[in-house]
Amino acid sequence: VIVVLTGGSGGATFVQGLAEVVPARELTLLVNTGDDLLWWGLHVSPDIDSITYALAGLLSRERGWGMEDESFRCLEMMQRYGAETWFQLGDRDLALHLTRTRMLAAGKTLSQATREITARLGIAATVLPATDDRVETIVSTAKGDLTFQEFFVRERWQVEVRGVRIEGAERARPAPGVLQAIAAAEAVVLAPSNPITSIGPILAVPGIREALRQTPARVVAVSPIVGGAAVSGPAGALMACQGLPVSAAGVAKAYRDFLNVLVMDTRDTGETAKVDALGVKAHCAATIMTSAEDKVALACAVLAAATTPDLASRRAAP
Ligand code: FO1
Repeated sequence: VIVVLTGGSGGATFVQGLAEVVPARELTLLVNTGDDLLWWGLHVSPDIDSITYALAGLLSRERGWGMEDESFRCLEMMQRYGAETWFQLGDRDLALHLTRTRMLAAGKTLSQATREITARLGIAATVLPATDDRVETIVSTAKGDLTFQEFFVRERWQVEVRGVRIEGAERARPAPGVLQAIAAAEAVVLAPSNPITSIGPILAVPGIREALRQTPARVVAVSPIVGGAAVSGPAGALMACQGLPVSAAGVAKAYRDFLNVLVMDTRDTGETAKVDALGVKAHCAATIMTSAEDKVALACAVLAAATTPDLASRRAAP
């Protein structure tokens, strides 16, 4: 089984490629829940939503979140009733949030709800929230403390970032199956997701980082930073505010205590020595995913990096 830590649109795009080359039953996705929010009384788990839709072939190609073939009629009426509408729930998408919220209200955990929902959609891969406990990413900004969606969607991340904290993380427990999946994995892959707000909340759950350090599986990450900037989204500013260089080497630094191989873009070849110096093997590949072919090619490059013997890094050496 290949275990993938993922969040955000970069993660969902990457998982689409991986699902083309790895049988779904052999994929376990550990998904960020720091972006979750209660909206119109509904429990929305954006990163679980995106992975679910990606695996079911329902993810909107145009937006990269929400569903294909979507309409926003409910949203129009919510606006008339005076509700906030900067966070948009589509009509078809609503069914997922209604179903999840109903299951949680009936006493199910987020992982149970996710298992039932993914099964209903015919998804054979295992989708696990990193934790069933509430963790919330809070971004400290020039406008005060914002939840992740306030920062990302409402403010379009155009506000100065001062810090990030993951509220509730210290009390959170890994969801059932998370630590076991990491320990028994053939390979662990960190998707090209934002290291601070997509992967960070997963690593902040006590026990998960330690499991990554301990697993006999090779741990491979894909850099979401190319040419000194994030491929999309606010990863650059968020890494900088945590004191990390905004570069492939900065990604290696964030993960160096458990990372064996960093798959980084061919245009960052000049940085491989810096990555190697951190004890992480650098492996260059085309990491920008524009077409379906790009996604599959990157998935193949990552699988190669996870299995090629000469990429065994210092950490994995006998
Ligand atoms: N992203 C937006 O930019 N605008 C939205 O209105 C929006 C709504 C939304 C609803 C459900 C959902 O699952 C995702 C949604 N997203 C929206 C995407 C979301 O902000 C991002 O996928 C992640 O939180 C980034 O990691």
